[in-house]
Amino acid sequence: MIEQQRILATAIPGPRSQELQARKSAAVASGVGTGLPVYVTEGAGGIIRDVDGNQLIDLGSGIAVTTVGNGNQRVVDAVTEQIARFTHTCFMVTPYEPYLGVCEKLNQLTPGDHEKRSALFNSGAEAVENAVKIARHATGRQAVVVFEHGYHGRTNLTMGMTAKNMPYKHRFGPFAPEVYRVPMAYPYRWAGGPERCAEEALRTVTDMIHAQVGEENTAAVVIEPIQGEGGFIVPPEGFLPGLAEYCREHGIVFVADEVQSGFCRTGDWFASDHEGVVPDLITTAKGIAGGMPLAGVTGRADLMDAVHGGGLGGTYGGNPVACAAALASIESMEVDDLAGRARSIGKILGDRLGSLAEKHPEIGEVRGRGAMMAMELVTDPATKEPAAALAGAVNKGCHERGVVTLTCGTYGNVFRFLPPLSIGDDLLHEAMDVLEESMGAALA
Ligand code: PLZ
Repeated sequence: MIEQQRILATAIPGPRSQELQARKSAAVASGVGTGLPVYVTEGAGGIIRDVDGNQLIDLGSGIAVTTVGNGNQRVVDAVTEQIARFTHTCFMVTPYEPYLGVCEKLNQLTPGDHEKRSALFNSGAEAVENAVKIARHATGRQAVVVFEHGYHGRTNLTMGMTAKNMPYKHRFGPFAPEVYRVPMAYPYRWAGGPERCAEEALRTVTDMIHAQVGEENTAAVVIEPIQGEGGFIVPPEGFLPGLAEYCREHGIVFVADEVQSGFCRTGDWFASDHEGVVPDLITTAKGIAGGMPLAGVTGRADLMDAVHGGGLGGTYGGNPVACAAALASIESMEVDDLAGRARSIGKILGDRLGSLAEKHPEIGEVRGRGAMMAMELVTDPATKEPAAALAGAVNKGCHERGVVTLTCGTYGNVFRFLPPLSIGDDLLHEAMDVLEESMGAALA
């Protein structure tokens, strides 16, 4: 494993990375962005090494993917072994056991002890699309309800389900019909205040569905139990259980999009577990397979089995190498108690961000759960005017100092922390020191 140490060998990005970035401009479509253009050669634990010999502390996990860490030995061994056996046959043609193993694990680990089925795909967007297909088919209804600040992907349907225009939707329409957006229970920005947010948001959402869509026309309500790209928005206690209950009463399929929040990220197996919410369908991807592309839809057997044979699938869905990686990742999560690790990371991040917030009123709120933490930056805590420029400057400062950080949020003013759960406490503290320094420099 590469040494668990931050090393600044050159300026960031260094000369080799800059050369490669010039090649990128000439070869890669400019619509594909790069947030921190250092070109990676290796990664392990909590460190990413680049072509110039710099070693950066990873607080992004490739957007919440390498939960078990790059270079996780179980994943490396399982993938190596599977690749040597066979790489692909297509499960829809001649099936193989690792696909079954992943589905069994998904059925076992997702919330609720009812009978479940799963199906595997390649990306989060594909999982969300398939959850909608299944919900529509099973209910015979068409409408899909989504939330402000929601993010569900970049395909046509999931773009339409995503809230934010720039950069995801701008000039990419028209979008698929029968997608309805309702307000999100966002405590920090709820007009009636955080204490009234759960109750008022639930009433607003259900009134809107009733009046504008009709429960009998609504196939699914799709929500991220903690919103990711939209700003790490944690709904207040009671909102998700209330929403799930309303869906149950009206035969609406309650879909939890746990693509970002799932698989130990928040300190539970799934973010839905926190309040004991049992979704009808749950979408997973990212952290499931240690960096290999894999996604799943898991849920009530009666819904999942409603679809006719051949109605679900795809050439690569549940690729055997990705399945081997998933089984090894899940084993690591179980054996190494990575949910517990996420909780202790959350404690460290929460404490450090909390004391930083005491120094800087520009930190309007620190929120999140486990290893999915964020701070929302504002120009003035009284007006809560989003401070996107400040977030950008702090982000840049962290990058230059050798820490991989990410921003998010509808207004681009949320700074998020998604470390791999394999990171050491020392690196985590060092990264927080760097954040503090970058914050001070950006505000000076
Ligand atoms: N649902 C909740 O977070 C992906 C997007 C990165 P895919 N989030 C990262 C980007 O800019 O493209 C995501 C998510 C939630 C669905 C998705 C989509 O997952 O694997 O990127 O398709």
